[in-house]
Amino acid sequence: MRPLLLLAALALAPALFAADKPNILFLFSDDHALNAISAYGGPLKDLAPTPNIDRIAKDGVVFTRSYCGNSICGPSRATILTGKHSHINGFPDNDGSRFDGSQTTFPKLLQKAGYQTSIIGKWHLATDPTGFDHWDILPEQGNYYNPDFISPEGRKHEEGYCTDIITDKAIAWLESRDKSKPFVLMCQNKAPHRNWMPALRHMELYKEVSFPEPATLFDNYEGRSSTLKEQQMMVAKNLSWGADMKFKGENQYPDFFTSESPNGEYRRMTDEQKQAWDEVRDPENEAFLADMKAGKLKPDDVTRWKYQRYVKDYLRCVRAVDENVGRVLDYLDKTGLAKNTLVIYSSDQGFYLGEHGWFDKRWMFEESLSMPFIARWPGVVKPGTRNQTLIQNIDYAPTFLEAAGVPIPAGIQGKSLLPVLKGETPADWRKAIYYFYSGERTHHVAPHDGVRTDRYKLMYFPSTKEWNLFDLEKDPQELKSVHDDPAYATVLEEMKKTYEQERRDYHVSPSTIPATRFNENWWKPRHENKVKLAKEGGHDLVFIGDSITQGWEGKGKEAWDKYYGNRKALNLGFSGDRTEHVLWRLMNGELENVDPKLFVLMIGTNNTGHRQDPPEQTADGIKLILDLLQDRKPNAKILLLSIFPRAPKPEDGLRQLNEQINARIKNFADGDRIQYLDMSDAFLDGDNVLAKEIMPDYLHPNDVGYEIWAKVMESHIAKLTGTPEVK
Ligand code: SGN
Ligand code: CA
Repeated sequence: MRPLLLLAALALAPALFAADKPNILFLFSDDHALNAISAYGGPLKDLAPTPNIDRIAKDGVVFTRSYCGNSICGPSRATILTGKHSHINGFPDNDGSRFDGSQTTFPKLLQKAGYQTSIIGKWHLATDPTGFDHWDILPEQGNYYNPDFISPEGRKHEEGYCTDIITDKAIAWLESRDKSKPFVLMCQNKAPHRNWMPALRHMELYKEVSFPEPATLFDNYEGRSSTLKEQQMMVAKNLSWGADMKFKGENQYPDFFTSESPNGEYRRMTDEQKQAWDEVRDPENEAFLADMKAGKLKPDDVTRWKYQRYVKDYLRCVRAVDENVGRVLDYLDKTGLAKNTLVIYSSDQGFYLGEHGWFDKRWMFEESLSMPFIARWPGVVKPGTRNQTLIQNIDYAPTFLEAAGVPIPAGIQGKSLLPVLKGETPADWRKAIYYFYSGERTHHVAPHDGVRTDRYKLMYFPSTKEWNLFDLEKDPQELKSVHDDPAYATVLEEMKKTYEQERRDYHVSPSTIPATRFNENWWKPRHENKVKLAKEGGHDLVFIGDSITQGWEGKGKEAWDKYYGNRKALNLGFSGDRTEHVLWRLMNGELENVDPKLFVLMIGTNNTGHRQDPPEQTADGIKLILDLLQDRKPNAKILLLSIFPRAPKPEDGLRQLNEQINARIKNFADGDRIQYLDMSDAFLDGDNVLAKEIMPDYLHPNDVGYEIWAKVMESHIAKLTGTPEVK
């Protein structure tokens, strides 16, 4: 090509590039029940339609078996970003989890591939967003009225209604973005999350409507796990006087309303907003209170009244979401972006609108397990279709990556939906989805996990060791577990097999679910101290492990100083740690500013000693640690050590367990970034007996042992860190 032509071609390249790759518009809301979207049908579709969300459905596809992996906010969002279940991405609950933004996410990969990336609205992942060119997010849960936003520039107070403001910001960003690049925009509402505060313009919407009550509004929780009765998310018992039901002043009926919090949103309003609110609300409240005073309402009537108030406020919030979806779609139409933009409407999980007597989510029952997922993509998705393929939020990241022509990294647990979107679900598509809820104080829903296939759902409740099995075809409302019905014995057996298989496939076991030891008072301070050291940075060599590694600070001090004193080394060994604790620590700050040449990893002997974990599970924990290190620190090498022999004699069961783990983990070496070093011979005599002179307690080396250990590793460490050997 002649130089001039080449230049011209290069100048055109970004424009061609942008047209080539689809834009991705991810319209997302918080707690949006499928029953509150008319495209899904459902009992409310005619009374409270969502015409704009339905526009996406009309031009695209509605997924009717779309599920989350963990029905709460942060976990679902972290899963969407990473394509990994929440126990793998390190955000398993809203109880103090912090998203480790150093891990690979789809926005980061799209950004690298030339996309402009933006997130506006609810984030709720505790740490600042990474991988976004633009972010403007609500702090934590955010507010409906006159919300604050945080961005790299700081915190800003905005006046108005949150759902409208988020859309204003989204459209403004679409206008101002670099139009030579394709974009991904995540536009994420707070609505219709609790406390369900409608916009002033919707205060009287549905005023004259009486919404049909779900058949299970007065569910008695019989025939299922005993834990159902412990939850605190009932319309009848757990809605508050102030924040939820929006009465002012003291709780006048503590038998029917909880008293925990006043309506903080009302306090945020301007005087004009308050006045407009009061004009509609005060008379409605007074009418109810007059009926109460006159003794006209029996307890069930009060529940019915609360249900109406709850569901109306909720659906009013949905109305604002729907109007704003319409505004964005109009913008895409007007600018011609519609034809090359994949538009998704989704929500972090489903929600109960009185089914089983509940509000909130968390349970693996259908209403909260489900996520709305409606997609439109001109030329790819056939308009007006419905799809029953089992999909899950782990699938979104790989879908976006494939849509953008970006390779999908190996660690991603979901599958790209591209063939499914084209209406060509592969014959070997998954037959079941896996669900995991770790339990939280809020609403007292017991931990449980399980699997769902086309027809059946199996749930397990570890606190009571109960199994529940539902035949969704015969019992779509999930009112009776058939786990003990002999007619279902074979189904139960099959489902248990599926459950075990899914847990293996998704790495679910005590060794792989990140865990703290906050109940032991030394552990947290040591962790905090290590985080501090990590933040200081400048480490070339990092040791990770348990007491054997921690012992470099004790019996091994002399050897440490001799061999590593000049090597900028960091000791991340914690006495008594198992693989799951290491996973938690590495996701929670101990790697934050650490960028070493080499990690030395030895962990697992406590998985063996404390619980006698099956060797494959301990090995799996070690595998996840290696994956994590490789993902977070792509420039570092890893020296993976065999777990030290324990107990005097080779016949000892625990010794053998460690050997079985070692037989597995040596295969994790890739001859490049991960090198395996077998340490056994250093401590054993010819008959494989462990020398008391080196390991007096048959578990931990003494000073002689540490010197031996260091010596055996030395040539490897020297080579892998590029430093001269210490003699
Ligand atoms: C708040 C709500 C809960 C809700 C959680 C989690 N209480 O704590 O009802 O379950 O959020 O929601 S509130 O009184 O503060 O509204 S999530 O969407 O973030 O998972
Ligand atoms: Ca939510």
